[in-house]
Amino acid sequence: MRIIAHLDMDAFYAAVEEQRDPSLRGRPVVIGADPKDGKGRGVVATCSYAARKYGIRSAMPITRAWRLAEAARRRGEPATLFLRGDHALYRQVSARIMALVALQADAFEEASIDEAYLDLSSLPDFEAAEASIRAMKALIREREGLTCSAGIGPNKLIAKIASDFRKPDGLTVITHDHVQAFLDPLSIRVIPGIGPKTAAFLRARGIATVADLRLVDSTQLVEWLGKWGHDLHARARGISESPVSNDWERKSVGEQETFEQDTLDRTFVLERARVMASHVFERMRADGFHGFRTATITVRFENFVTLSRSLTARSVVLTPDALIERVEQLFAPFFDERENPRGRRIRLIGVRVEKLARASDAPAITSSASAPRADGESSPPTS
Ligand code: DCP
Ligand code: MG
Repeated sequence: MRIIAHLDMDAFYAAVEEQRDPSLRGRPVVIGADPKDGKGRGVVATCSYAARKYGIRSAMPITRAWRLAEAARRRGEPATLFLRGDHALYRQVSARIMALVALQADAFEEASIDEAYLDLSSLPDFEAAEASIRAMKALIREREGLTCSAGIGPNKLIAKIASDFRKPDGLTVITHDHVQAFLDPLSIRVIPGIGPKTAAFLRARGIATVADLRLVDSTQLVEWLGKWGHDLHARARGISESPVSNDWERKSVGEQETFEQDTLDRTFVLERARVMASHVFERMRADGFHGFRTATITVRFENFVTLSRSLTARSVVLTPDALIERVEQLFAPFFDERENPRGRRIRLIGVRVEKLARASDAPAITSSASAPRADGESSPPTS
């Protein structure tokens, strides 16, 4: 029998800002792009719970957040503070918390900057696991002044859904015999992997809760959703075998930037891309990797069509200059008919490195790239 816990920090970036400047506590705080009096571009990264009362959410366009904040202010509610965010600081705080948490578990998995899974199966029972997680929450609060929400369950799926069940500062424990009763009344949206599009598709077919989903047989789900239908069929039953393991550790480091104005100025775009590539390479090194094999770029055009292209080297690439060279090569076709026959302006670019290598991994050379590979991603934004 497994006992798995999932921890997720509450309003992470905003909470770190409140911790750094206690005068922000309890105030509506939004971290994200500059709203520029309602003319800004880009999105909300996160916001404090006070800002969520105004309807502001992660990934919302910053202009919409700004309008909601203005509306609240006009109603006489507290003014919202918009901050750009200090990602280096968030990464430092995250690393300290992860180090604290990792010590307490049989196995540990860093799932994102503010979430981790812990395998506590060597503890005698769920009660002992609950006591251990309570102590861990207290320790994080004492050391960092931050709260998190936690879930405990028989697998990662249930632990994750449980940690999201009560936020902020929650702790939800779901034992084997309560899994189905816990899941059944919840919206299908709680299941990881069901995004807004899949949810809308299923709702249109009368499937709104996990209980509804459980009544659909797997052949039907596979017919609708392809292979993923099988997995979904299992998830609706709270079944998940995936192990808690750091072999799944972050497999990429990347950044994106939305430009102030859509542009096809090659010099400008390539300069931004080079700066981004150096920064990404630095972060990859700071994360303890010495090189990468795959470099990926993303381009979002003014009409929101988004394309990714990558180059995978046969051996590990070790220098920032070699990354910059690859990034330039990948962007070049976006300025002519190869990738941009209509001459569309570019709204956003991204640079990412994947297939990261530690010094202890296979030997490395600095050259030799294979041909660019189209990832074929081409979609409108999901939000
Ligand atoms: N984040 C981001 N862009 C998003 C979502 C999240 O930059 N679209 C960043 C900011 C968050 C952090 O990742 O602080 C963690 O993401 P969560 O989804 O866990 O969100 P929060 O921790 O902010 O809030 P919650 O209390 O709901 O967990
Ligand atoms: Mg969080």
